[in-house]
Amino acid sequence: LAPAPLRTAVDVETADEAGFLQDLQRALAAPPHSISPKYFYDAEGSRLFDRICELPEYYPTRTERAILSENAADIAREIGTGCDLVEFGAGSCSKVRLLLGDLRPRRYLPIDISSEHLEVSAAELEREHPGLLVLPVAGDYTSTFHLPPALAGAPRVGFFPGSTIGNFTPAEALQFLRGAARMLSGGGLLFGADLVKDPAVLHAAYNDAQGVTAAFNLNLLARANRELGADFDVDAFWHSAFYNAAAGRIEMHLVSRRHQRVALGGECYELDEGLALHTENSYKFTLDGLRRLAVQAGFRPQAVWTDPDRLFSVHWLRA
Ligand code: AVJ
Repeated sequence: LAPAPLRTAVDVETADEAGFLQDLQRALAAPPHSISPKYFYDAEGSRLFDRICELPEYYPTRTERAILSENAADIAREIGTGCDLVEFGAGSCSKVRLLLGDLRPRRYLPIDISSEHLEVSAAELEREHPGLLVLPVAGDYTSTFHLPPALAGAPRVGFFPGSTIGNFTPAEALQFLRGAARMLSGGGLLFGADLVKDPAVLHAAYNDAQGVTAAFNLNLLARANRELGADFDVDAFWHSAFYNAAAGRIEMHLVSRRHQRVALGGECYELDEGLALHTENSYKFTLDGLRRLAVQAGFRPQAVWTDPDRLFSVHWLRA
């Protein structure tokens, strides 16, 4: 029998053009000149992000993968097999592969904003794991999305790797975790978080020698040209990434190299030389800080796994 065709469970237009246009116009028009990093992830941005994950300087992916694969059996013992596994921002679904053999979920629901990328990886995963039910959900997990009904007897477990939680402000992180705690009640959340460390290590991770992170950041403008008909001169901006120690976060900006005008959505924006468009925050955490945040959100923190150098952490929280 041929396998049933893979269908997207929910096809909401989330990385919607209207949202991108509005948010980019707002960012250009007035301070704080900031836009959500979710707009990085069109097909090209998702490809560039996958390349970032392979960079020698970008330790988070490699370290988290090592933590997950070395502790997969232990993680499965803590969580228990047969859950209904929901991944927030699944991308290429590569990390969940490290857990599937031990965790043996009944079903896997990867949610991602880049639906094209998601469909391809979900189909691949289903081929590799006959018997695993994979239902991709195209959507923005930071806003409202709809999941198929829960499976009777299968606790819902969230998987949120990659320190994507670091993209949220502390208030947004709390709000996200509160929502997750409600949605995962009776199950829990397994999530990865990057840790505070030597700023030089952080700086290198976001300023790689090959310039892939710069290309990833600048792709936001190229995407606006492609999708919104904007006329950004991409070469007239430079990639800036630095550690803001007071805030405990890496910040990425796109800085205007000169005074310039940009047309976008029927409006014209004048950008001064040095104007910095704030495209991403990537917060770094302490183990204690994370546990406090989890408790505040209504979770009961369980086990934590880290690497020997304490670069990265994986947390299991019961809801
Ligand atoms: C996907 C948010 C975890 O903050 O490290 C990588 C994104 N930005 N390089 C991160 C990112 C620049 C990444 N997260």
